[in-house]
Amino acid sequence: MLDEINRAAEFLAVHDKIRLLCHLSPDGDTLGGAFAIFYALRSMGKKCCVECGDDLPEKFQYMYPDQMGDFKPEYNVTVDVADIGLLSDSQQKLQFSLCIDHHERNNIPAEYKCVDSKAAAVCELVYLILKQMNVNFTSKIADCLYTGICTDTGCFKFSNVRAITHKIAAELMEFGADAHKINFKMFTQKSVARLELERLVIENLEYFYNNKCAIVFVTNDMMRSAGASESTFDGVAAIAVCPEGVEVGITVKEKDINEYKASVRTNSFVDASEFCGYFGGGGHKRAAGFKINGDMQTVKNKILDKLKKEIFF
Ligand SMILES: [Mn+2]
Repeated sequence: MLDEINRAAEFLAVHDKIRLLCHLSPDGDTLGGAFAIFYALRSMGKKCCVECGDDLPEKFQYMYPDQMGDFKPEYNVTVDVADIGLLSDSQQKLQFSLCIDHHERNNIPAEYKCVDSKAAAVCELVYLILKQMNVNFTSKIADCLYTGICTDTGCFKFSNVRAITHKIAAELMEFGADAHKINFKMFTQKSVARLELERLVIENLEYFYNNKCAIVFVTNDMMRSAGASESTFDGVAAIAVCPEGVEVGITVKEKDINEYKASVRTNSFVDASEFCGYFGGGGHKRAAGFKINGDMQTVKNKILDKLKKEIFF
């Protein structure tokens, strides 16, 4: 892995006019990683920009720069993007120079790949890359990287957390990351819309297979009635695996008529990435997802049948 880190560091140090690409439905990790690189490169006098096919959520406002700069990008670097489908249609046609990621399966056709599925967050990798580049870690860069790590680890609670995760987070605090402010904003404070959405999710949870599986559909009607936007939904998928005894928690989000995106969270022994693979999706061991089409009842039956066949047989 050291080789990949060094090569990524060298690529970023040597090249200019870099476009950093975040995945659709951007989260704290893809944005934190991209903006940390953005500030680092800019401090070296380079031109760079961060691009995302979706709007940037208000929640991460403190990471965003006043302006991105106007230039024609020559190199494209993806950050935290596991699948080419997680880029916008026009971005998918680009040529990719470097791919920095931490997902189990990654299909970005980049010239250089820096992918480590053991990293809890892509921001762990970005930290090591920037360190290798001897970047001056400002508190802004530290806030961005800390955000990625705390959000992708559920505030250092998920099983992806390693000792080095804490070590990196500790060093980021020494560089000025405001851990309390960020964790309060990410995990304690919730909008009224978010709380209302959580209430609806809990109310609509259904249990199967001796309560080992919980499944909930989040419809556009529910989103509307909660007053929730797409970014309000971020992290809601963690709720379904909360009830004691549940091993697999599945949150199926309506995208369009008869189009759904399922988010699977598992507790201790079911490989979420493997399960999602049966439907053409993927992700991590404890958190993964897939797209599925059909009416609600058909989708539910398909998922429950597969669970029964592959897991609770
Ligand atoms: Mn990530």
